[in-house]
Amino acid sequence: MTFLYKADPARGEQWARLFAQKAPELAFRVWPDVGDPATVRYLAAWMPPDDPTRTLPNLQVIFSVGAGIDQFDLSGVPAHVPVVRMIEPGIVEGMVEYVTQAVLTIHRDLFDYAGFQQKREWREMPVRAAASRRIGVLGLGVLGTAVLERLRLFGFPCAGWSRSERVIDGVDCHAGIDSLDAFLGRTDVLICLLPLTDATRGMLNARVFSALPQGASVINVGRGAHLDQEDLLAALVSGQLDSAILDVTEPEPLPADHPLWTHPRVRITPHIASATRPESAVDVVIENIRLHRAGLRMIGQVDRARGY
Ligand code: NDP
Ligand code: OXD
Repeated sequence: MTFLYKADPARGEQWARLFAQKAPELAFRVWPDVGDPATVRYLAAWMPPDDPTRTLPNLQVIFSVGAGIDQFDLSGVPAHVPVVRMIEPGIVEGMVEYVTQAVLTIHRDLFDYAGFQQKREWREMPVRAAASRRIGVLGLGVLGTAVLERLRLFGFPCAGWSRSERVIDGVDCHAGIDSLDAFLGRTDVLICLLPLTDATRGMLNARVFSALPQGASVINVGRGAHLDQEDLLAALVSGQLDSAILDVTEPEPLPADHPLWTHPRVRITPHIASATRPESAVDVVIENIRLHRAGLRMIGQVDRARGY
């Protein structure tokens, strides 16, 4: 029985070493060294091969090596092959760190200080209390919840928005499209941690920006396609938005001449907010194989109808 890994080969070597220790009964292979395709039961991939069950006829489970699965073309994956996204402590820790630094960058005026430094200007901005900076997170799943739980410790008033009702201690939770404007109206720093689906594509657009208080900021750590980049530029020019921190763009990377690269109120990182950590991810994948063999639902099993 083979476990096939199809993503970054250097990480694949780390997965291979961990599988050899923790699940030696499985033959572990790194794409394109598939061996006999008929023996492959489990696939972990960032991008599965086209038509995966034709290439791997006895495939039983597809694991995403990332938290999102929007990059998968699920149309060719038969319903009997479950798709599992990555939920593991390393990815959560990384995201909490990244979003915390992004919020503090905005909160402590580091865009302004970067401008002053360029001009060799020693100039102070008034320090604003955390209690006066309202944070709002789109998406109250594994990552959005963990981010809010950390941010509220700084004293920021915290709110979140999701599809279904959620309850998170100390967080003002909103659910559904009818509550979106109320959520946006009280949000000074908007953080996107939604999955990319037909319902959320292009969601960070002029309409949403106009519902935020003037001078709000946006942090996009979901997917590039959540954001209408033209609308963002227009909102920065008009002053409706103050600044944006983007870990994801559309496309990735942005073309070299894209105006977002050089905008003084935009910071871009190359989709590094968080990444799966092999040491913790392999434990979760092995546990999921055990659950699958026992006929149980796996951790992070995707609801294909919902798209996440
Ligand atoms: P989850 O599936 O745990 O959470 C998704 C949340 O979004 C849920 O609260 C869900 O609502 C909400 N949601 C989904 N669709 C809608 C909608 N139409 N309207 C309102 N709310 C909606 O995902 P994670 O927290 O694990 O991950 C979120 C995303 O973060 C990933 O899909 C990925 O795109 C991105 N990511 C980015 C990384 C990076 O490095 N930049 C790294 C890892 C992830 P409900 O609670 O009702 O289901
Ligand atoms: C993920 C990502 O989805 O890396 O995990 O973006």
